[in-house]
Amino acid sequence: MNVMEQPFFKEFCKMCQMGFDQGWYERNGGNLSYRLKDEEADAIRNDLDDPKDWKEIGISVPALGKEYFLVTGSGKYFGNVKDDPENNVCVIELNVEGTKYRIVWGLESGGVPTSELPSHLMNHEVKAKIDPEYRLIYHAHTTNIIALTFVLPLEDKVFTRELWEMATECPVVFPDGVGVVEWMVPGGRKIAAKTSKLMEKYDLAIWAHHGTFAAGKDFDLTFGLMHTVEKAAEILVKVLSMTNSKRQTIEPDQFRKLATDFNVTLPEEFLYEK
Ligand code: 2HA
Ligand code: ZN
Repeated sequence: MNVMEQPFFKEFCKMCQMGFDQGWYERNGGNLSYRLKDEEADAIRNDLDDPKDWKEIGISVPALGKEYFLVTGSGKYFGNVKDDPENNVCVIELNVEGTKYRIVWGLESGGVPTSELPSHLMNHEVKAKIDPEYRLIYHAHTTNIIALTFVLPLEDKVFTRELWEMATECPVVFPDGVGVVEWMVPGGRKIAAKTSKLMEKYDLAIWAHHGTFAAGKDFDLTFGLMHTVEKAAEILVKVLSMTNSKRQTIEPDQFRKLATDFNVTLPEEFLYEK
């Protein structure tokens, strides 16, 4: 079947547009990758192009050898994906060792996968080992989260707690919390290693003065996760713009009650006394 008629492909394009509509994707900012299910890879096999040359990824992800990914292109604009996917996204295949990729569909007028491919693939590998149902890695230039990385200490425990306090649903949507990576040069192996280490513990990793990575099992959940954390950050930016001392907030014991009623585990490390 035609690649572009596949449900996962349509959802991928829709998600690019939804993120663009949120204002998270100025110019060529941001990137998205989806790890195909075996049956999805089988379904498109006859519609693939002649494969391009194998290229080095720069990292190795042996657990993902021979898997297929749908990814946004480097330098491409999220706002163009929906109307012109063939030139803005591609399907890649990894070699058995997980050290090289080749483009097997898309980027028809040339190009390469996202510059953040090392981070995407290392995050995918970590998540797939924890639970093979994880399929998406989503990177967005989330305005309010970025703003907070200038004023909050760059500590997982502070970001998690402050964001949880901003909306009752937050600890239910990201009960494991959020990780924070200090400022680093993007695009390479070092930031990929740091981010994927955090992904062993969290579904969200914030890059200081840059943006956010989210990992998820389907398109709705992954977009929803990014949307929820960025909304919490927006509320916090508003609160901090009015005052630096909250009159009232959600307290540790209230989080504990929420955890019981909503059947989630909230690590005590985030429920510290202030
Ligand atoms: O330009 O977001 O991190 C794409 C990016 C790089
Ligand atoms: Zn970025």
